[in-house]
Amino acid sequence: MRWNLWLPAAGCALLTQAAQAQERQPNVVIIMADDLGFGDISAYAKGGIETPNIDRIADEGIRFMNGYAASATSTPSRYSLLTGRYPWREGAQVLSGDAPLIIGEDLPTLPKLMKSCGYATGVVGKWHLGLGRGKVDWNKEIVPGAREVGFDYSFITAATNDRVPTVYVENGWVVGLDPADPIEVSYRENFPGEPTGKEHPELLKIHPSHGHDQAITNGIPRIGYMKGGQAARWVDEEMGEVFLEKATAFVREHREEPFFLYYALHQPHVPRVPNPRFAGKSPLGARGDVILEADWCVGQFLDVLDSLGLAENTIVIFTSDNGPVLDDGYQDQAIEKLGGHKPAGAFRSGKYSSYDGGTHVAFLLRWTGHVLPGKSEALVSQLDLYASLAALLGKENATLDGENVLDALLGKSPRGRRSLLLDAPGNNVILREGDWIYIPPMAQEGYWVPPMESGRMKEPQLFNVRQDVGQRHNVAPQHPRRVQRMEKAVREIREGQ
Ligand code: NG6
Ligand code: CA
Repeated sequence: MRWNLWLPAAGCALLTQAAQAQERQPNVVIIMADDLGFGDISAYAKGGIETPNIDRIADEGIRFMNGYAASATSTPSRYSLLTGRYPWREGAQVLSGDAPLIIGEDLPTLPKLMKSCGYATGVVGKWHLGLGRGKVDWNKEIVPGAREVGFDYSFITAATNDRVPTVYVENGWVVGLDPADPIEVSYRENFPGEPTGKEHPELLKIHPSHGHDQAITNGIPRIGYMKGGQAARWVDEEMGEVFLEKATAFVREHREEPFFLYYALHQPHVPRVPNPRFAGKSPLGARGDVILEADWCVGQFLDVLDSLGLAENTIVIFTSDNGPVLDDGYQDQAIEKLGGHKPAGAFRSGKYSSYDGGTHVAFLLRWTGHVLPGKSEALVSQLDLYASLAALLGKENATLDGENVLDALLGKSPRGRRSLLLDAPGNNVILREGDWIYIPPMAQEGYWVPPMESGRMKEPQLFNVRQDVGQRHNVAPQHPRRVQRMEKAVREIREGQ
């Protein structure tokens, strides 16, 4: 094994001949889970659910203890990952399945950067950044989409696995389209004659706890109405394997050239429908079963890298788009079967929340032969991956908000960011600065699911997370000057550009 650091020559994709003979630019794979908690991974929290394959990335790489998603929900997080911009700049919020693309076609993006450096680029899995302009015709080519954002190859779901259209879209085309059974989608009203979960509970194999009572696919009620495309509709039990198959096919196809893959797992987002091989395999019910399934997918993926001899030349990053949630709208017994498991680890609350459980997520990076295994306390965010990979490839930081934290990511420095804004529903922001977290007074608006704590309060909240990791003691009244300073810092960033 070599532990020397790969260095780019003058420009990206321009290795010296000697270096080229030795090795080429590293492949980059970002594996992003959906709603997975810090405490759901055994590398971070022993005694909970066992995730041996995700733990492999941790054991062979760096385990970041202060790694963040940009937001406490999906769309805004993913927007920041791909653009290096804070989500509130675009007003990015959870999108419906028929929403237009929210990343401007002219905006520099992470996949465009990789492409400009000679990488083959691909995205497989959950997209949730909108597709098309205006009203999409799902029976034609859907443009703009992942290609316009910089991905040569895409195999995606338009939004979430609980939203219509319940079909896969490959390179802009619905997979399995049948012209005799055209697809129609609406988030306003149902199509005449289409059964809904609300009116036909007898057709359901999984029942909603809130919302999720509209179109039915595979016996599961969804958000939004849909008609047609019966042959094209996905089977939830197969989704993990379908994405795995596409992700590994992309790697096999591009094994001889540098590649960048964004592998966006759908687990453990609702509806939680494991493949029968995983059903009942965890003590935690369906939520645990799909985490086991996700872990298996990661293991299979790593095995393919190994079998192709690519492990040493591939940077693998594993993280989640936001923190965990238990009841997110289906009666799947996530709460009843929880036992003593703590999905967010020691952090307070989870998905949707302004508390740390909303955004403080698993963040692992493995670069075998180049990065020494270990643990890092550096403050890093998914928001910074674009700027940091640019630095790795010898390019300027073209992002508005991302910081180059490459040295921290590669374990060469214990320091990452000094401060970071975090996004909560309603584009409310939180400031983390060193060990301090300041939650500005917030209006009680923006989505969240009780009994999760939203973290929104009328009064300012301040926590020192080194002393109080669970954010139990609001010390704002004891630190008025710090509150004032952090309040000003938030305002300056928000109003500054
Ligand atoms: C909410 C959904 C929730 C989930 C979330 C987005 C209801 C009642 N709840 O509106 O189930 O889909 O949106 O999750 O509809 S995310 O991980 O994609 O941000
Ligand atoms: Ca999510």
